[in-house]
Amino acid sequence: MSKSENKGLSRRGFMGATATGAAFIGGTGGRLGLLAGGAAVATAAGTGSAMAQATDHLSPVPGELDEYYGFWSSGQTGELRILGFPSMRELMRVPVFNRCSATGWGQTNESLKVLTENMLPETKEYLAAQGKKVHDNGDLHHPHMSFTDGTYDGRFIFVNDKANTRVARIRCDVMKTDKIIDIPNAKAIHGLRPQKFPRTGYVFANGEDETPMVNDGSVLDEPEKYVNFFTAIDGDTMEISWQVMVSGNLDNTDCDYQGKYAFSTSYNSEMGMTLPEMMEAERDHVVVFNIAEIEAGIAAGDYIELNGVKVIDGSKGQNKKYTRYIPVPNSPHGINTAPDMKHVVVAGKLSPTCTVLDVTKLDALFDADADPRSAVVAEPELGLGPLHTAFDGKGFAYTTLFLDSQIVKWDIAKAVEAYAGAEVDPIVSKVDVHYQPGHNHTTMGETKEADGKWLISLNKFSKDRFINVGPLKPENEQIIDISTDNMKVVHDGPTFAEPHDVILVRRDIVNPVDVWDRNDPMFADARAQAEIDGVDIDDWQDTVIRDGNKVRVWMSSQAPEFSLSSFTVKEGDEVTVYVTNLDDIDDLTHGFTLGNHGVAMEVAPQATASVTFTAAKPGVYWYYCQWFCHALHMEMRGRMFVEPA
Ligand code: RUQ
Ligand code: CUA
Repeated sequence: MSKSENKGLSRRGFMGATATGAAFIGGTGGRLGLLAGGAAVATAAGTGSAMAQATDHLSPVPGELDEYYGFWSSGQTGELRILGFPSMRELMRVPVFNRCSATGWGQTNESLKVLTENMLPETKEYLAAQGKKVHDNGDLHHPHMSFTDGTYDGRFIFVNDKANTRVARIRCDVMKTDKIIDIPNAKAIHGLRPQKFPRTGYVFANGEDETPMVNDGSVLDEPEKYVNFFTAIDGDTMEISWQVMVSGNLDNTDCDYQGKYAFSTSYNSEMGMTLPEMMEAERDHVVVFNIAEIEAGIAAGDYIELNGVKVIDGSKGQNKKYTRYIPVPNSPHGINTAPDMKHVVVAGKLSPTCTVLDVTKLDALFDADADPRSAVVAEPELGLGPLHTAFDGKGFAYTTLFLDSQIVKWDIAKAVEAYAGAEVDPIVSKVDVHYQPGHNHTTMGETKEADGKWLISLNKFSKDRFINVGPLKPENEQIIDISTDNMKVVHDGPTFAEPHDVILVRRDIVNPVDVWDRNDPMFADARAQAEIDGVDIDDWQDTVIRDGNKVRVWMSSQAPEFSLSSFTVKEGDEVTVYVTNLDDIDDLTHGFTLGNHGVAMEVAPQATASVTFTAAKPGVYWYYCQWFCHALHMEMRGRMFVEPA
């Protein structure tokens, strides 16, 4: 089949056409049909039940599509996971801070560029001292999509790395990470949120661990020399816009729907280093950041420059309008802005209460003589261990109770009335979850388009819930129907480390492509090198270029063949293999795995990918396509011959 003939066919059509039309397959047509058709599954129709809303899609009929995309963080696994929701079918894993054996993330030149191009020089230095080019791990807690006018806009997903103080961005058109930046000065980026209005805009990132301002090994036990940073990143360029120096560790963060304020919980106002020191004060605080004042301060030159970043002093003692510190009960954790665009719920963690702020009262909070608690409008007692809150857009809030292993549904307006002295109980109902929930999330719940259909509870422990898999247990996720007052758990399923946080996005908002654009910036470097080498990578290509001891191997792939069935290099050569997948139909990904060299990469339709390695030992090495692409997938292979030096 020529390169142009397969245009416009779906993979299924392609496989079918191959089965009937291609003589070289011979007698394997029947097998091909099986491969292409998804094994003719038994399609038991779902039976509807008399639940509050139909739950058929929790065990969906094959082929039925989900209503929502779920973008899951994976905690210490360091990747982003995409699930169909509410069916909970895992659809994709997007490597970010981790290494990926399947796709070659952390190994291909394209991914190494993303992983290293915005690395601070100091990071490069200490990685080099350990014989490394990139971090092998990451701790990805909080995925959030970019916003326009208070709702998701389908452009990007931003995520944090608590372990190595980074922020990354995933492009939603191709579902690949395109930027990873080191955050200077700060340590341990934890809370992260994109600006909701007018658009993202800024991405706010909390530094959780305080460090000595000059962290060169001369300061250990002088807490007054330790500082913490709040960072604003430009979500379009992924450059640091500014930082604010604050008092206390920053935990989680959110912002308003007006584009005026961001706010962070802070659990260690004492700036203590040990557990007793951190727990000393009865109250910690929420730090409120006044975005316009900070921008004005930067413009007026009221900053110091620290490692190339403009840093404003927003610590507790300063008398300027950059920050305010709202006292709240000890060790607050989650902070979530309600879709009513007015209320912000701060979870108490150690306190059985949540503190509710009213964003319309924040302007007054910045008056010189304002009561620091003047923006607090409610403090309902909800249960033990409140961690995070989700919303349904109908005036109700859903807070996880870590210690009680429950979700509590409560009425925000009633909580405000009760705080003002009325005899009303804001609690609507509670439901048991299994066990110890951390984050929870509702469909579209962190946007002004919250639809109140489903809630998911991400539980840290599964205990006895599943068959035993050894000392390390899975965690557990449960879906709760919130379409009526009585919350009902309708799905329960284990998951690997760690279902830390999630967003649930209506599927019409997310529109990924099926094949790569040949001019995508992801492989612009390969294209530039091809031009230098006089190679047309948009066409069938089998060129080997020697440049001293560097060898560049240019090949194409089209099912079921590589353009090169062998190439020869010399012992000690630094070899770069470029593979362009010329197949341009959906779902026809190839791969390049080179035996005994630890080399594997994904090459999706119309993509170019490259990998560089040393041909260290003479001999014959097979390479093969590791993505099952064709009935002759096993035959899609070739040899690298390494001649003795
Ligand atoms: S924080 S379990 Cu890393 Cu998301 Cu609250
Ligand atoms: Cu190409 Cu398998």
